[in-house]
Amino acid sequence: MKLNIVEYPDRRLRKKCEAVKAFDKKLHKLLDAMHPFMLKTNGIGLAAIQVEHPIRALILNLPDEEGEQPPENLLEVINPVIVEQNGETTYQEGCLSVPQFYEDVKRHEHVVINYQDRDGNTKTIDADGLLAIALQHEMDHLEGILFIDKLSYARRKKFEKEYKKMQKERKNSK
Ligand code: Y12
Ligand code: CO
Repeated sequence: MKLNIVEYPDRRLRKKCEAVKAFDKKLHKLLDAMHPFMLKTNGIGLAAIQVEHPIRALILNLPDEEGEQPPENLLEVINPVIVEQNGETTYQEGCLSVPQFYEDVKRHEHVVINYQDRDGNTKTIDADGLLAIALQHEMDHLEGILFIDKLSYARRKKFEKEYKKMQKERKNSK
């Protein structure tokens, strides 16, 4: 399955994603294609909406201490719901849909999430650290929210200016 990344300011990133109802071959094919696509583009997290599929599905493959992303660490998260959240942490985030831009974002330090796996089995993740941050970042995508929406007015303005410049440069170099 060929996947294409949707990049800001594409309005398709703003859609509220639909719940997954069928845990079928079509879903498995999409998840199977998302993983190599994410690794190839140096990502650690990817929501289906970022590759033109506005459904409530995301994957995460966080690096270990050696910086590797072992496939056994792959998490496929379908229809997630936050059931507990507390604390505060700040991390410099990036997003495959907002290339070449990283900014500090404040999030909950600890989250508990109920979700389904690719076969529809109900599971729970109790997360803190990078996993908690990445889950919140990816779950925001399901609501059409991007990490740049969480910046202060001044930082967002600076971002818009820099991003427009970067897009122009990329267009001219093609
Ligand atoms: C902490 C913070 C954010 C997340 C969400 C997942 N984000 C990513 O996986 C970001 C990936 C990313 C990859 C890039 O590299 C390429 O595109 C080749 C990148 O670099 C450029 O755009 C040039 C930017 C972001 C999880 C945890
Ligand atoms: Co993202």
